[in-house]
Amino acid sequence: MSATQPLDFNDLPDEVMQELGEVICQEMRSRRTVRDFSSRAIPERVLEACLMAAGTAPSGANLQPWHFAVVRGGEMKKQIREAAEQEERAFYDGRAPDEWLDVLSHLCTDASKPFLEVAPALIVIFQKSKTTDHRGVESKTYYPKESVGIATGFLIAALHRVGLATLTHTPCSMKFLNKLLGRPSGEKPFLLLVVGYPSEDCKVPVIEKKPIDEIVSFY
Ligand code: IYR
Repeated sequence: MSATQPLDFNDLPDEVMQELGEVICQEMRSRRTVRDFSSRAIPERVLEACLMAAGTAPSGANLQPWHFAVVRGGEMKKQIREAAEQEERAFYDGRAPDEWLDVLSHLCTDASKPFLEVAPALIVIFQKSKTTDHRGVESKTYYPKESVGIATGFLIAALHRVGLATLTHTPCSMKFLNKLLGRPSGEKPFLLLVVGYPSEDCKVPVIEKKPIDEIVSFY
């Protein structure tokens, strides 16, 4: 039997819940994926606090199958940019089917990824197939993709909440990240998150989010 403790639960009045729900919706709606970053530095410790928030995410058997590699050094960012652009050129010049390129076109993306060098931090999120639990016992992980997806969502929300811009970048094949960052083969790159401040004249595409009746059904 494992130890238990009383739940610390914040039981709020209905009106407060309603108000908070609307505030959170507005806050999350104001997050936009940014592709034009400034090189302005991020205050020390802010990234760490957001990463700790990500690390509180629920996970299969609480095995926390994630690793966050934070890249701030110019040389490593340059190497990541070069390798990512090589993958992206292959993607845009043939690997991507027309159907995919069609749905992407409104975002005006291409193989050039200067933000990988300009932005002050890149966070590479790895999904672990094995991990060591709190007793030091190695175990296979369960639902690692779901778990890492949730932790990444926590991280993106936290970074937005503290006033940082992010870009969820997924070079088509991210295997080069294991080699560059010296991560073991049991760790699979899940996402490359670019973090920083938008450039002063940053523009974003006009997009729509689906209304609630298109994304939810109540039974
Ligand atoms: N990885 C490429 C292509 C790309 C794919 C999707 I799906 C996007 O939402 C955006 C881009 C790139 O980063 O350009």
